[in-house]
Amino acid sequence: MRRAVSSGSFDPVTNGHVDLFERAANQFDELIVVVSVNNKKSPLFSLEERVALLKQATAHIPNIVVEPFTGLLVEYAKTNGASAIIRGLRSSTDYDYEENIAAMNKTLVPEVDTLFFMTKPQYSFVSSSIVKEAASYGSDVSSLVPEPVAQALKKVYAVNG
Ligand code: COD
Repeated sequence: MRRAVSSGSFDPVTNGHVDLFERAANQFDELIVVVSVNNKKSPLFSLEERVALLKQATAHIPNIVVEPFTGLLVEYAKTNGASAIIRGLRSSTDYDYEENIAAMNKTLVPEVDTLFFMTKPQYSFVSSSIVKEAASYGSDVSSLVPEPVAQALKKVYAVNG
């Protein structure tokens, strides 16, 4: 079985992420999407909420598995029989960030490759951060995120002001 793994904070998952998963899932028998704890970011949604939103947002992709995760991704990939790590690239800024991580992962576990998918142009400006920023001011972000995420953002910002 050809298996790949994709990771992120997904706080929250956006249409850019979902597009990445759809395209990657087309190339592999199974795509495992792991929701990681990023110690450098304090999330708006809990790990459990992010996993639940991701499961709803990817329910239409039959060969996706969504799991919470703490640890080193490349070790997870090796242990779970994945040959590739999938990442998305929006810009040269993403590239600068990703190249060191890819190099480190290749050094640690040479048999796992990192594969990059260029974002679709209409999602090139979409990030979890920019979506949260706009939603916090009451903007309608429903064209940028899956429906359950749009609803969750409305709820959070209605409660928190
Ligand atoms: N279009 C296409 N791709 C996108 C878009 C978009 N609009 N938005 C984001 N993406 C891609 C990102 O480029 C990334 O590939 C993926 O989606 C997830 O994005 P984020 O922002 O949710 O996730 P990050 O960047 O916060 O993830 C951070 C880590 C790499 C630290 C984390 O995912 C991880 O793997 N943690 C485990 C620890 C580890 O292995 N660290 C690296 C080894 S040194």
